[in-house]
Amino acid sequence: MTHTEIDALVKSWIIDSATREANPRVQRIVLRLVGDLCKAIEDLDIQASEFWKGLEYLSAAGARNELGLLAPGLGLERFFDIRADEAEAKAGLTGGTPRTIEGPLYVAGAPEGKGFARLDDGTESDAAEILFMQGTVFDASGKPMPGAKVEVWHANLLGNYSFFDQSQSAFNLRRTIIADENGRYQFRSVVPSGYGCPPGGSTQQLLDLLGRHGRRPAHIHFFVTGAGHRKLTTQINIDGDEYLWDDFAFASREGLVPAIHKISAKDQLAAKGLSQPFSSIDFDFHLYSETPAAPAAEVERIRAAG
Ligand code: MBD
Ligand code: FE
Repeated sequence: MTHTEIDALVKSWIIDSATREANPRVQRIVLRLVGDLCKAIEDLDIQASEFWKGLEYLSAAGARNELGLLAPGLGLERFFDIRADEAEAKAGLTGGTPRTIEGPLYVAGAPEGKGFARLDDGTESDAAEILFMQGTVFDASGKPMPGAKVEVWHANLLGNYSFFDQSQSAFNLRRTIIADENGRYQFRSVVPSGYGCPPGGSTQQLLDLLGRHGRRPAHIHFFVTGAGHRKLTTQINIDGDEYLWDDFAFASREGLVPAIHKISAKDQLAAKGLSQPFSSIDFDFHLYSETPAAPAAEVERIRAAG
């Protein structure tokens, strides 16, 4: 079949000629996607057995709740970031902290700290490197933002996230920090390890067929919000990780790899009440003003709540 013939056929299936109430946005998107799929079936001579394998694959991935992992693995979540960056640049928004993907592992409702929070529950203290991370949240005019909200979450030493990993305590390695009167935030935690897709899972199964790995460099996630400003969704990577620029989810970006310093001076340890060296990261967040000139920065999606 020609693509023109396919277009006519698919239109006859998707668009009912009788004028019924329809959602025109859904009509338009479904018409396009089914048409594009039929063209791929035609052009690549996709066999019926291959088609059903694909549907069965998606069903299994859905049943395992892995579609939110598959999307970044295929680059699709990164693609929405690229488009959001373009929209912001077009609206004149430049110079803020780069965004990068949310990923599938956020959990709403983490405990709140004022200016400071400790994220880890201490269970990995024997093996872990202690991390302090701190900085200032700045508004669009470059002024500190007291009261800005910094939501932070990251993996443990095994690369696992609490809630999804039921062996961890509730909200381990997850907190909300309200910036202090100077717009400052700080947290104490442990230096996380990188993440790997579940070995027996749907995402890794497809990655294997593509000849790809399913690893992420060690990273820390953030939502940063402040009155009158666009929500920032971002991450920082732990410098030196072997997967730093080889992330299966394509989330590593220039500007999101802060220096990590090893602190071992006695007076600095004493100031923290510590007897062992710790790592320290300084990182500021720069937000953009809310504006109708760019699409909303808040992405609507179903999120877990602890
Ligand atoms: C993660 O920790 C993550 O951040 C993403 C994007 C995908 C899988 C695991
Ligand atoms: Fe993550």
